[in-house]
Amino acid sequence: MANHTATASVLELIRKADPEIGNLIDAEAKRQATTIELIASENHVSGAVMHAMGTCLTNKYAEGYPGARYYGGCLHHDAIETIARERACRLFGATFANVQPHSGAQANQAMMMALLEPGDTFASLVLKDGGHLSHGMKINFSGRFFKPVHYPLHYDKGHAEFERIDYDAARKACLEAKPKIILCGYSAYPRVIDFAKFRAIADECGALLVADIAHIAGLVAAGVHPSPFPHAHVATTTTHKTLRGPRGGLILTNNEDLAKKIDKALFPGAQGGPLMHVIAAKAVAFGEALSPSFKAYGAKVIANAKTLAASLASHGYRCTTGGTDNHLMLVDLRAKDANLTGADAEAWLEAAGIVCNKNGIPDDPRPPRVTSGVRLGTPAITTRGLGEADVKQVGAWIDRVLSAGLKGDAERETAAVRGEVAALCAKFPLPA
Ligand code: DSN
Repeated sequence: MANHTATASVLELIRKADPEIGNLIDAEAKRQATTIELIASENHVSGAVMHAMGTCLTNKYAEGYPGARYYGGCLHHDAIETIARERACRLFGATFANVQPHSGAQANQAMMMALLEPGDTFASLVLKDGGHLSHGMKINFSGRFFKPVHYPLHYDKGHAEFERIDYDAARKACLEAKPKIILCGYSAYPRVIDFAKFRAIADECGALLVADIAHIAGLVAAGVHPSPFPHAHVATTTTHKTLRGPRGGLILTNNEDLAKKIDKALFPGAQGGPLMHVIAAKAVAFGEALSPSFKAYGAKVIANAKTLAASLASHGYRCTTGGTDNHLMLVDLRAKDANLTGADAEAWLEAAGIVCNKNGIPDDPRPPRVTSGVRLGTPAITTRGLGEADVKQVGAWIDRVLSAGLKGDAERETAAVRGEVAALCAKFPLPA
């Protein structure tokens, strides 16, 4: 396989030791190489990021922080973690970075443990409107141990801001509930977030503002989405979405007192030993994101998303809010056909080599395993190098597959599109 050539020798080694797992990894590499990845939270990392994770750093316990570990032998780990922190701070204009969260959800867990007491109230957008599990879902730690109040979108179809955040209603809800934290930043929201407006609300009701920039971190780093700083007191994020790093989390702040609380809440509060091989890969990814080419990448991600949204609109689909400002769009499939569900669309598209996820749209009458929408994102296809014409083609394929599915003719059409998708993918190898 052309992509990840260094992986080929590693793969041989794994196969020799464990053919069952080696073959499955190989099959997955082939799946990724031959399909179009439209899951908005996924990306294709560089070979350097990939291989930093497969190193001897995984052998080491480094509980604690640089210069203050609970194990000997951490000399190089201290240096790596310090570089990762410094690069993260430079990337986001922050003074303190904790690079140890194993995931975005654990970054949020540590953030809440640092800033809230059990039972305290925080404000957020509910999951069904585009929020995240860790923003107060009932069975998640955030909903079990803390008290979420949810601020709304504009739900009135006639409103110019339909399906966008209703900042006036958010202000009212926060003034009433007096949350300790206001959480902004979402998993399925296609528009720019007005951090300054949220900070004004936070100041008015005496709350801290936390921005969960998991989805948009790469766009912020590239300077193509407004930064949460200086408005947010704390920002949490994942490192593997638009930021194109390894799977993991990150917490940032400009406040030294908050930074100390966050460090303690993360370790020993929420986690034990840090994943030092992943932290090294984070450092490599942050270095890549600091390069001028990453700015161009961020701009292309958004341009491709706008092109895809326009292409789908031209085929009769409706993107919520009427389009996108960022890397993702939520497609309301009912505009095409009242019977079309997210579950069917996801399955038919996957058979055609186009991978995405069903997603509820605001006010969705269908349950989460069915949904009336799909969420599509352009971070991964932009990494591969797809441009405007290719993205329009992807829009046309999506329509071809879904239209055939609606006619009960998905199989023949998906097989034809699958071949065309594979041919396009061959022109855009994954990063080496
Ligand atoms: N599961 C992630 C997503 O797909 O957006 C959020 O953590």
